[in-house]
Amino acid sequence: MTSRPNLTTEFLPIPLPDYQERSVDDMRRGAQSFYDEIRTRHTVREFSDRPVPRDIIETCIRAAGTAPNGANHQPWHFSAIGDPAMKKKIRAAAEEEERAFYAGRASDEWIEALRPLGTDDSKPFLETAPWLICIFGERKSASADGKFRKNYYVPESVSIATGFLIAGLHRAGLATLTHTPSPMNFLTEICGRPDHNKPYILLVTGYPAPDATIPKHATEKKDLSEIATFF
Ligand code: IYR
Repeated sequence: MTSRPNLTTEFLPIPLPDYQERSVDDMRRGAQSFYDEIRTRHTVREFSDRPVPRDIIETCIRAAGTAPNGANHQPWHFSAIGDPAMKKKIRAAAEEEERAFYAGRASDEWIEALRPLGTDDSKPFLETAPWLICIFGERKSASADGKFRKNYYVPESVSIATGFLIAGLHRAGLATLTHTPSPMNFLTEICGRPDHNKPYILLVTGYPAPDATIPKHATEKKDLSEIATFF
């Protein structure tokens, strides 16, 4: 082994835990089965009010918390909202922003891009769905000694964690909507987060409504040849 003069005992690496090599066939099966499962995820805008046990949401958030991130500072916070009064407040604030958005804040080009989705300023799912998970990025976080330290790659880290969260919720059999009322700073105050927490996404989750529909447009996925280049 080459010597690593900068390493003190405190920072001594440990052997890679948990890694399990698979045969190439098994890798192929693993990749395929993940693709087969994740391709059945569809963003839903109509939710049932059926309750979902909190422990399922907790486990999915734990999974999100394992995401790769800047300097392992884990610069995120998940506010999971099941309280009807808080959901009502969030809906009112979000719809106020959406009314301004659809009535003129958005460019004509943007409104045109949204046409196939059929969205408007009404967001009843913010009250119907059993859980709203507000995902915050922390520009700085308190470390073990209580001192604040700057965080790095916050948007990237939060986005990757959100991907893990969405995949976990889907695996648990729940539908999701990545909702981004814009601007959504009102969430920092409603969730009682400090100013250095920036809301990135309001993830709505629960059972889909029995008659839930999706835009046909949303099922049109680019082919591998359009999204990837191999060298
Ligand atoms: N936040 C608005 C508009 C909206 C914007 C995009 I980009 C979408 O993919 C979907 C909606 C709304 O929720 O209606």
